[in-house]
Amino acid sequence: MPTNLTGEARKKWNEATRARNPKEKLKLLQEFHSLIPKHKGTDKLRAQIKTKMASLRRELEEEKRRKPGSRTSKFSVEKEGAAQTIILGQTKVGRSSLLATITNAKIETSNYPFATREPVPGMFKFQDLQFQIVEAPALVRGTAEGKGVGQQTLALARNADSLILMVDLLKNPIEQLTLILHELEIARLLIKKPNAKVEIERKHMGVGLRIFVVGRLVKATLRDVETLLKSYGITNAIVKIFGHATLDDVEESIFESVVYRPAIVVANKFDVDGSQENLRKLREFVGDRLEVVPISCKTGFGLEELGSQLFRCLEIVRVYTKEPNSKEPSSAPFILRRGSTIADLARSIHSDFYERLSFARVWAKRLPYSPRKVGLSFVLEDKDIVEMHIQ
Ligand SMILES: Nc1nc2c(ncn2[C@@H]2O[C@H](COP(=O)(O)OP(=O)(O)O)[C@@H](O)[C@H]2O)c(=O)[nH]1
Ligand SMILES: [Mg+2]
Repeated sequence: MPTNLTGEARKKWNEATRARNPKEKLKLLQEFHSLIPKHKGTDKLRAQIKTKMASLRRELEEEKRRKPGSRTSKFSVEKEGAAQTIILGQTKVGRSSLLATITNAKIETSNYPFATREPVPGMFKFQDLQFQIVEAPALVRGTAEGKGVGQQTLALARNADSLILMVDLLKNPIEQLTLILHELEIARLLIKKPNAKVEIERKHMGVGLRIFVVGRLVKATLRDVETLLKSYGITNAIVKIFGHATLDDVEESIFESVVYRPAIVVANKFDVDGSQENLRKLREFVGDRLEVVPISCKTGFGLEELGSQLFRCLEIVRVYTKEPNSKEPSSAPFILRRGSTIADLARSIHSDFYERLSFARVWAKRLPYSPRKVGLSFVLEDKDIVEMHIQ
């Protein structure tokens, strides 16, 4: 749905993006917010801007509070391993217990709520992979608007590769999941793969507008995209459009706030009587929107399945490279996105490698015979073994 913002509002937005500090940005966003007309087509935008303002307010508060030398609260955790997954959930659902059970992290579970105020990372070994799992501070209703330590929790989720939405099967799991989904929606964190992805990279003067459409524009022309961007004062940028994008998708991306993070639902405390019935209801509610994995941190039930489901939702593949003269492939795999090609693999090894690559040989179960000589565009799958030949 179009936002139908006035020229004045668009100009204000552009000013806000160029604010020099959080204080100025907050002021400009408040002005912008008051200029957004109230109708169905701007619901999301108004929520987004509110979230942004809340996060800026928080940042300013923190700045004021922070004494020299004091610890700053962490809005991100440095990534390690094949992927980073954030555990999101209300207090007492067993986030700390899960981290303690599946990772090497040394943590204490406690019996008072909101014990976890700082993100706690640990490494989870799954087959020959290591996933970094991070326990985020508990979600509460209103997190996205800044309640609790909320903004920090959602900032962590935004920065992660995937999410575990954790619920307690002893309480009403549908209510819990609804709360999590609601907060994610307000924070503009999508857990459903969008039809389109639009990237706008602002450039310096003189570059002009360069628009690349990798997918397709739906009910819009390149001209329309250009006009829209210019109405927001965006005249120098590289714009990439993937998938099937409408003009609304392009407009949303101007507000730089929508991100997609694959997620699974983890239903904990499956060891307790009565949890089966709650699991059934939860599954019925979720349908085929998300994978629901029942686990018990107490008995260890479901933890292997959790690894498989995490791996699947991340949409990654493992590729093992092999030297032309050696018999065995490397023991540590390269981690690539599903759909990656030999060219992508070569690039991830070294740019020089990519330029000098002449062909590759692939061993794979799905091929009628192995090895097979393949070119740069060959699509790799999980557990493929590749031997690269350079000129
Ligand atoms: N019965 C049962 N209790 C659990 C399980 N996992 C965690 N708990 C209990 O639930 C409470 C909250 O766990 P905790 O990990 O601190 O939750 P957090 O607040 O989400 O980090 C603790 O008393 C745990 O012992 C489980 O799988 N089964
Ligand atoms: Mg905890």
